[in-house]
Amino acid sequence: MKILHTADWHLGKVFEHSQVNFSLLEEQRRILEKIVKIADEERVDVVVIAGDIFDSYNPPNEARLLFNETITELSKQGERPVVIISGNHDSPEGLATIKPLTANHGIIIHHLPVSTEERHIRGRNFDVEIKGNWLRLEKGGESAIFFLLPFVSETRLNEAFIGDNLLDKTLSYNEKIEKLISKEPPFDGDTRILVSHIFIDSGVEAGSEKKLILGSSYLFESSRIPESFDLVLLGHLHKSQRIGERIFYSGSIFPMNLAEIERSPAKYVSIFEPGKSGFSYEEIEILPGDYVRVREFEDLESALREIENLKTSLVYIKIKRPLTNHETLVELRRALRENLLGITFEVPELVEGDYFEKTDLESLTDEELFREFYRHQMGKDPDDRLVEVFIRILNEVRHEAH
Ligand SMILES: [Mn+2]
Repeated sequence: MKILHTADWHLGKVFEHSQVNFSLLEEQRRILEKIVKIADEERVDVVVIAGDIFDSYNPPNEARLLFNETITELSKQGERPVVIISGNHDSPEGLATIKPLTANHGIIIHHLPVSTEERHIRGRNFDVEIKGNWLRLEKGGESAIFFLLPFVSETRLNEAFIGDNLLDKTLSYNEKIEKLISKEPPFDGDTRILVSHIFIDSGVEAGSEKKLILGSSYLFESSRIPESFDLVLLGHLHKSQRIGERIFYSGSIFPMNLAEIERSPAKYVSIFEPGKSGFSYEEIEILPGDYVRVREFEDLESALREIENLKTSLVYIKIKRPLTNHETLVELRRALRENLLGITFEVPELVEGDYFEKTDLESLTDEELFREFYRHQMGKDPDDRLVEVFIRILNEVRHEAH
């Protein structure tokens, strides 16, 4: 049985912090077409999409349409099961709205930490049985069972267990997740696979994930994953990686900001084939590492001089000076409309005699520091309400980080 693993599509994403507002949708469309082609050519039996389908709770209609078209093609009109969980960027209920249309075609969507769904889908050449968070797939004489755990916030975990004595609300996030995934399966299978959207403790970030969960310590200890799982297929971290023997992040399908271009420029899907003695797997490139170029220039004028060369690929431009000439920037952006993913300028050096150089920062309180920072950046005093909100959020984040 061949399993294709992908995650973190972030459909509808606009490339981050770039002054340009470059929509990634057309890039995403090209990559998803590639994934469909790989699934067909490799004769994949089941596709697993481990969360963050969309970039926001309320994705643009073009992104929804692209998702619907892609899963329809991946499922080959009901011949190939597609298993989907929601990520921290997805609206769980939003994703679930298409379930009535998809379920009987073998496109299975899981969005709840504890599901009570029961369903039996008899496809033309496969058989799927769903009991709660467990799914059993049988195809061509082979079987695999999956435990499907979407991203779950503390709030949702707590809500899910009111009225259920199995879980104690006072348990930690780690203990709750461990309890959930340690449930005994209601059926047998040749292979047991955990699918989730979760931040594993020894995982390496690519650059845009952490702020998605700022103020929370949703770090799950990999040692808590039961030995009974042969494979763990995850979403959330955007850098494709293997942790230990059996834990895999497919990574995202496109870099989301400059840090991700620099740390994790190449993108992959993986195809797993569980067998009698463990599993084999293959990574297939869906985006070459040099697809997006980062180019550095002394000034805007020297970038303009290379315009023909820059037009040949997607490019992120770094200018080693502060932005002074807006007209040249407009000209450059117009010339590179199709190619410019982002542009950044050097931030001006602090002027001599600056407050921050003269003062012992250690001796200031949070509030004094924030007021000074604001004055420095904005050239005026912050109003008291803003200071109050900032301090409150700072304290919440500090509190939750422990
Ligand atoms: Mn993500």
